[in-house]
Amino acid sequence: MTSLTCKICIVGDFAVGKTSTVERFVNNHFSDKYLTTVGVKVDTKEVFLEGVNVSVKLVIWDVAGADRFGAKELAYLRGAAGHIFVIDGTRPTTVDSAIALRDQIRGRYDVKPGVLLLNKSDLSDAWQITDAQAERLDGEFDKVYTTSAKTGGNVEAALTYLAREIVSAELNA
Ligand code: G3D
Ligand code: MG
Repeated sequence: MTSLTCKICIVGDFAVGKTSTVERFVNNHFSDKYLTTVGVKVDTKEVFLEGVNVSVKLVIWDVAGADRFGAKELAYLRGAAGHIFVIDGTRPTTVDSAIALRDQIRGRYDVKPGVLLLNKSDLSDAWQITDAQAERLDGEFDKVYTTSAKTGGNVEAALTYLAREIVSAELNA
């Protein structure tokens, strides 16, 4: 069995559900009582990838939200092997934020595997992302998942997808 440790960064606008997604993935838990993340929060989770027989320790950096990174936030992203971009499906402006953040990262670092989460899928009455928009985002990001940190829907699937992409990129590098 191969073991790897990889840094990944979760980014997106304020209140899209970054911290909730990490909490769901790492502790399988959701709380309505998060404080807005100050600066950066780091969690780890070990994932075993069947088939390739690789154990990967994901070190997840939850970088405080904004629609643009400042110098400090951009520096936190150094050394990331992959990125999770998060959109709040009930707030279309957060789509533009995710694209702007991705472009900022691309302007500074090598392109790494990434996954886009259309989060808050449980709020179906308030959902604002049309199928056409989701399809367009499919072309902008490697892979798009509709997720809910609240119910847990697709969170594990999305992060496992990213872990597999990272492992294949790192082992073939
Ligand atoms: P952030 O880390 O991106 O800033 P948070 O976002 O994880 O702090 O979440 C912001 C708010 O959205 C929180 O609510 C949180 O409970 C809620 N939230 C996150 N993910 C989901 C989801 O999938 N579904 C629903 N319904 N809510 C979600 P509050 O009320 O504390 O602001
Ligand atoms: Mg947060």
